Amino acid sequence: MQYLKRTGVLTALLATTMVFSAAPALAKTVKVTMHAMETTVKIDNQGTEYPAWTFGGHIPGPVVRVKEGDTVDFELINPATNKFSHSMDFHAAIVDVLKEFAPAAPGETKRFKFDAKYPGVFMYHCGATPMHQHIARGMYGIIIVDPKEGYTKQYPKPDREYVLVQGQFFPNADDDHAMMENMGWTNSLINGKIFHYDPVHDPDATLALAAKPGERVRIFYVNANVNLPAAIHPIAGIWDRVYINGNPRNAIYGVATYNLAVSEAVTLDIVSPADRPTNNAIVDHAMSAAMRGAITVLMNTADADPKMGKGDNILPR
Ligand SMILES: [Cu+2]
Repeated sequence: MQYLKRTGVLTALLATTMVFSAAPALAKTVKVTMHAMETTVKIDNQGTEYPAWTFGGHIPGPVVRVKEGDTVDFELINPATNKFSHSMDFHAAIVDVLKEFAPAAPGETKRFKFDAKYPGVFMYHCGATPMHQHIARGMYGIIIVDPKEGYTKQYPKPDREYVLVQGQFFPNADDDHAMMENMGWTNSLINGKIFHYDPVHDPDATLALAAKPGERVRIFYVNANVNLPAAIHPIAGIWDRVYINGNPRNAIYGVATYNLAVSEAVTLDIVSPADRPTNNAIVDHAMSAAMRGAITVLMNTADADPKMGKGDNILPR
């Protein structure tokens, strides 16, 4: 077993079996199973409920993590109790949009395989019609494809890792026309909640990202907005390195703000001062998004929880 992630009611089961092939030597087949779930989720720290469509019962769906060269053996189960068709579109896959990414009706299961040929970070989402509504209601997530070389001088091992997936919240879940025209959205979601990790702007927020002073913190950020780009800036800091699309070969240095296109994913490294505790606020610097929920606090303190940002704790729920 390489990686097993449980999320509440669960849903993504990732089992690994060796494939008997010559090269690359350590390539594996990684089985990924997700359930399309039309279910209620809590979209803020006050517990406000929303009729979402999800992969596995949460916004975003489960983190999928494989290695460059691995084969992903995917199945999407659409239970007969659902009302709508759903599909899966991995941006890490090179396949046929009409075949692999075709929808499964309620009661059907869709299966396909793909090879993870490029390292990096990629959005995944449901592509069933109307696609803007399936994304707006929560059917998106991240797939991380770790480079086959592992860590290098160019791509150093981080001390902590976090996943941040930003979405646009449209309170009227049935108005797909408004979603397409970008009308009526009221808030930004970070990992499925408004001000999810921001106790400064929301006293009900109980979570923040944590690291120790001087640690290299690696953020995997996905722009899952329906229509809006996102200007990602770490207030009171500078991105030490930005890996465009998360590919170690695409490094740029000393970046204040990285503009993330709709559907783009990026890897952002930050290193805080080692000699004092500090805080950063990772924002979408478009104020209409920041003030509506797209602010994430990173606390750099000597007593940072040693489990945060490690192993399965890279997407705190
Ligand atoms: Cu869907």
